[in-house]
Amino acid sequence: ITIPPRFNVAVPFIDRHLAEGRGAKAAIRTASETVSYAALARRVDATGRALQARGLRPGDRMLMIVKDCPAFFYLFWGAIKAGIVPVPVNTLLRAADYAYMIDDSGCGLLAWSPEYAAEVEPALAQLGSKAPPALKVTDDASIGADAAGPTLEPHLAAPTDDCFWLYSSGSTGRPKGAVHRQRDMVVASEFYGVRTLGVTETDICYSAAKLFFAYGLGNAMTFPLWAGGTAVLDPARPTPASTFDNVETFRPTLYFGVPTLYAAQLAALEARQVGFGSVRACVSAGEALPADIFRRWQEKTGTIILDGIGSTEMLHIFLGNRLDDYRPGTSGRAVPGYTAEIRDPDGNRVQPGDSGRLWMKGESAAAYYWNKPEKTAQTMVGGWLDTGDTYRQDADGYFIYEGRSDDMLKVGGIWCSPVEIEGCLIGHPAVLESAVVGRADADGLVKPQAFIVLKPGQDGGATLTDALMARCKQSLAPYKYPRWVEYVSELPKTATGKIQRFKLRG
Ligand code: 3SK
Repeated sequence: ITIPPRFNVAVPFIDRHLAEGRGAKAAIRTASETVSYAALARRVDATGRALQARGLRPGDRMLMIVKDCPAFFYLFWGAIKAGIVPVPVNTLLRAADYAYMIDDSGCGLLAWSPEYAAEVEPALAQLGSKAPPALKVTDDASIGADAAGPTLEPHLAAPTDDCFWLYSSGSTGRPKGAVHRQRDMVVASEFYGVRTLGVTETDICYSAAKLFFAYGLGNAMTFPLWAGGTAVLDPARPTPASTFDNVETFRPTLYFGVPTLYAAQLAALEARQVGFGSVRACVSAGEALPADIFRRWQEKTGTIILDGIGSTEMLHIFLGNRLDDYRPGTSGRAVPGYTAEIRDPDGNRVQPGDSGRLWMKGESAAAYYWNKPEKTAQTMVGGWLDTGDTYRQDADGYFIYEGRSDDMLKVGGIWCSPVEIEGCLIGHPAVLESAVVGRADADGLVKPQAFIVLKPGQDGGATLTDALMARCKQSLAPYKYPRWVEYVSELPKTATGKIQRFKLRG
């Protein structure tokens, strides 16, 4: 990819489409409006001017607690075009998290949707005189109301200059602001969006994962905008019913979900028929997709799910399956433009087939963590990123996810992947979701323990427990079967759908 030495990334993502004759084309569709590329460009400019008028200058941060709606695009791109750094954050957090992020980012403005008042107002009150000015994003058109004004001159920058941030949360410690550069959205959209998924201007992209999540930001904003396609936005919490309604209304060509939602959708598909005829591919990330879900989804909908893994730090998917090369139960291969290495604890590459920690290299990697030099030095080393994930490659080179490095359990001295055991449990017809953690037995030896969410109408009892244990004994190495099975109504998860196994450990 050739990126000019001085540019502004809003130009190829927004303004280019006018020069290429897409002004009248739908850039965004929601239940209540369609925004054309021409209207998008005008509102982005108007929003950028409005931010400048509020005193924001190049390099200043604008924290965004904004629902999925067209104004998210106006704010994000208006800021970038003016050289201001947008920081979209998870809209499901609590007041204390927002107070921390506002303070940590030193933002000059907080843009927020009133839906989140119950958490945002106490966060601002908690900060008192340290609270930044706030902009309530009351309706989608209000931000770009002065759309008739002059065009906004793009603030020129180098491809490696700071452009936007995303907060990344680990299983421990405070969230870290991953500082992304001007070039990163170009790299991810071209290498994963275009060269892996084959996104073109005919695509209609619908993501159940929200825009505040790096996965959703690519799926429903940067990929369609990069290719001149159309993004579908829905501010509501994704449920099987709402996602099915959206598929039937907007007829997307690409659908992006996460494994727990695919599992819930499959359960709902028992009672509802949904027309997936428009969808040419489904994508999954956030957690490894069990092969059984892939198989049942294909049976029910006639579409395949391309599983992949990415990270906030790398911006989007860096290992993925492709329409012309996929293997269920794996994360596929390295996406073009990215290099993967599986390393042992000493930093050496493991022998083929062995497990180790996945390190990735690619040009969409965040430059550093804001205010966290030690974390930066630990995670971003010599152009490589420590993903914190444990992987091995099968004989054909497909990458097999084995869990977060800190979720792995050692049973009888052998490293054991919770994901493998969960994949076996989820193949049982009574099981909706499962999570496996290590638990010490009476002798203090660690063994697998399973937490199970059942499908509606199923009973957890001794008979099912015996059947689940027998199933694991039969298809996994004998030491891997869960010695305890607990039935729960839900599993603890992050806002982006990752199971928080550390919360289940006793
Ligand atoms: O969790 C993932 O797999 C992921 C994928 C794309 C972008 C961001 C993330 C965290």
